[in-house]
Amino acid sequence: PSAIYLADYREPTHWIDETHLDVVIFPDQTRVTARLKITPNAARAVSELVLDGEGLQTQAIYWNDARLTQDDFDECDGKLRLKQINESGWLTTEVIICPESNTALEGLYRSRTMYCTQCEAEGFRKITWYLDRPDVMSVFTTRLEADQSLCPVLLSNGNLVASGSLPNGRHFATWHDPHKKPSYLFALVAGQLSCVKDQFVTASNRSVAIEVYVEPKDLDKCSHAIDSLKRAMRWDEQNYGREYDLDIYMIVAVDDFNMGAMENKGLNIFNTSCVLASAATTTDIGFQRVEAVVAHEYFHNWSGNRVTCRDWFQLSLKEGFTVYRDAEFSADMNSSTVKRIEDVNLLRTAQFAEDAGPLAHPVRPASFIEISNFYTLTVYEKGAELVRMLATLLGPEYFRKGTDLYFERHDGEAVTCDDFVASMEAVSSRDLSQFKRWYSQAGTPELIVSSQYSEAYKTFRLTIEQRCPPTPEAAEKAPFHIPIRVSLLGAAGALPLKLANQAVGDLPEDNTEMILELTKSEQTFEFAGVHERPVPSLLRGFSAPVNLRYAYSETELITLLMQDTDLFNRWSASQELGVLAVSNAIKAGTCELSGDWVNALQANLQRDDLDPAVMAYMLQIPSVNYLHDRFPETDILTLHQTRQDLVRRLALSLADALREKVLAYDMRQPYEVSAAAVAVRSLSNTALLLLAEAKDPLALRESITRFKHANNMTDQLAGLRAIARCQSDNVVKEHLAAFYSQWKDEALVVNQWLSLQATRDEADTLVAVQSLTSHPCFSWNNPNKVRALAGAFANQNPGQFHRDDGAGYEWLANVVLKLNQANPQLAARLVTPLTQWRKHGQRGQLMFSQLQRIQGATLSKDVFEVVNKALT
Ligand code: BAL
Ligand code: ZN
Repeated sequence: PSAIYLADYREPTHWIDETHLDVVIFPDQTRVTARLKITPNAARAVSELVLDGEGLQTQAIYWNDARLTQDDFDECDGKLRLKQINESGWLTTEVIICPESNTALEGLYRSRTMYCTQCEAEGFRKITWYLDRPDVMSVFTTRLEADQSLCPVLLSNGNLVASGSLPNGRHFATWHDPHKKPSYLFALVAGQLSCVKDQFVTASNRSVAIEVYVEPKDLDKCSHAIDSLKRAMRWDEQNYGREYDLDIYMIVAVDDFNMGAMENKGLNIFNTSCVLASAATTTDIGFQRVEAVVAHEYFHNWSGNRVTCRDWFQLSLKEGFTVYRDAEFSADMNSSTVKRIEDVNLLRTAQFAEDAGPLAHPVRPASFIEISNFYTLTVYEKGAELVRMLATLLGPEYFRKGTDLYFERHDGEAVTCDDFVASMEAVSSRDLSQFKRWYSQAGTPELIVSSQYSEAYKTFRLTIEQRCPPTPEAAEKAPFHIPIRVSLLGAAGALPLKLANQAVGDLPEDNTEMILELTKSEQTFEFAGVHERPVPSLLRGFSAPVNLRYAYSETELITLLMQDTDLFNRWSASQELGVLAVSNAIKAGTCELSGDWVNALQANLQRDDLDPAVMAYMLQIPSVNYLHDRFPETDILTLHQTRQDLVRRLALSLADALREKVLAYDMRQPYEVSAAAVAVRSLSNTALLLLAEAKDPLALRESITRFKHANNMTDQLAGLRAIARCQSDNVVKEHLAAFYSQWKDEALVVNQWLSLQATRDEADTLVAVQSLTSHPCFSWNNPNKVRALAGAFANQNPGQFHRDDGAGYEWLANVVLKLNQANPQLAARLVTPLTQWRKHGQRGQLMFSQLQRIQGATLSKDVFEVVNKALT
């Protein structure tokens, strides 16, 4: 397979003004007739029309109703070439496809009792011949026909314009979407589904019907998604001035789905895991994920659908912006600090690793072989950080003006990341050309900060150097434009700030926080009038996606942990204290905990003015993956064991305070998903799990009580996790069996059960995982199941995945080979942990040989690209 380059982008040779689809579904074959109004693009003046198609059995082709013969076209290697299309006209193609045998879950496929589609990025070409690229936007009319009893529900984008019965027990429905859209936003659903209905009245008083389609057994799990959708619709009106634009908004839940969800115009299709929720079956994290993903897909209606991407290199234009929007929404609905902690944890542990590995790519990649491989943490999460930095640099008022202008200028267009930044420049009169390097240069910049206090001159200097390591696309990096939010903490709190060259009149009223703009390789910022030696609070709220290095002493970190006025940075200090403890343990070969750190955590545990959810995060020692980035020379299993040891010692040292948190929790309270209730559960369950690590007697008792008497899944699963950490093998097995028998009919709960077993740090875990693949609940065709088992084992079980004998790697490679052709997207994603082989010294050779073994097979494009980049 060969690469496609951003630099080669050309406008399409033809436009498709109208698309009329007729999809006729029979149990083992589906006939698709596409009637396309084609217009040559005058700007290109190319007469050959080349359409994309994959796995289509072409039956007939017509140009303006005249049937074409074999001499008129050429069908080869996924392309249909028609020579002389110099004028507007109608192209009609008839093809046959087989959704029943589509295990890749791209295009049209069958999942249980329904047919559904996934077209982003290039799935539409598996349905019909088309110009399957996002800058070709068309008005779609879709007629669906199927057996009335097998597929009573027939849905597509837009509004229903006709429906009725046909002979032989069949029926049809015709949908028309008035908004021009690219093919990746097309969707259809046909099947046996039940519906929950609601409505939303927009700011301009239009009524929008909300319909959520699920299997009948899941009807009681839709209300959280509907409430979340209505909150998101209101929030987008209030925060971005964006209203919904169709009369109906539909969501369909499907169990077999590669992604979390898909923003098809007016007809979102969701992985069941991102839409269904009930107290009995869904954890707090699950509820929050449903809220976030429902909002994310809704926000795409403007950031993605109304204004879309010119080409797939611009994917972050819609994804980075929409992730930023959903993060701000979740922050407003819940605890903003907790949301930021969760996002930064993901960035620092997983995105930074991606950015430092063989698959590193800029937020706007310059080339790809398979675009599905670029739905990455870099494009999504780092992309969102770029938008966040723009918002920080411009301030809320200009940022909002910028987004207003962007939507107004480009409504109905397919545009680029440059267009987004240009709108920000236009409203703020700022030059963001240097900022745009963030889009084209990969790698995580490192900020090396040093400070100097002058008692005599009352000045405090911060010298900041930026470096960015080489990445596959470039060895040398030009300096980034980096906003660094800072405060200086004195004995009585944050000090007023004034830069040495700043006029007093330029200072804002609250000048205890400032944004320093780093644009050079090295810069010094001097603060004047600093009457005491301060502790700098740097990169507050994680104002840029960088690695901050400042030689804080333990005393300074404890000052930040206890006193920083930025709650996020208090958590960040707790993480740095964890890193320090690991560093000391590695150097000394034994884990002595610092008494000052323990006392500080103890004091925080006793404060009632601290959000319990943030406190729960302060008790977490950084993950092994994060620690491995900080201590690249130390073997991952040594780090894992050191971390486990620290966790146990911390639990023992804090045991009294932790027991109090466990006992203070009233399990009988009715379940609520408010931020306050989630926070209390989070701290109590974190305390329970820590005590379980230390095999504390209270944990032995309370883990069983929580498991048995919980009135919600968060507590029940916390009980089961604690049991798995502290009870004897027989007791663990007994409770795992009880849990399965209680929940065997709830697929999403069974996934949690699989993951829990896959993440157990026991010598027989790999064998258990292997035998679970033969369990009746497991299916290789269901991505959620595969991720719950293989994904969890490889990504969340460092102790067993990295076994010395390499059996963990070998099994993962077997899984990848098994799924390579059946579901290439899933297989390519699962291979990721092996791609990090260079970080693992001797152990890495075992990973390397498994990658080579995979490379030896006949690979899908997806797996080929990942494995070859990893081995290069
Ligand atoms: N567009 C693919 C799924 C999502 O990011 O919403
Ligand atoms: Zn998205």
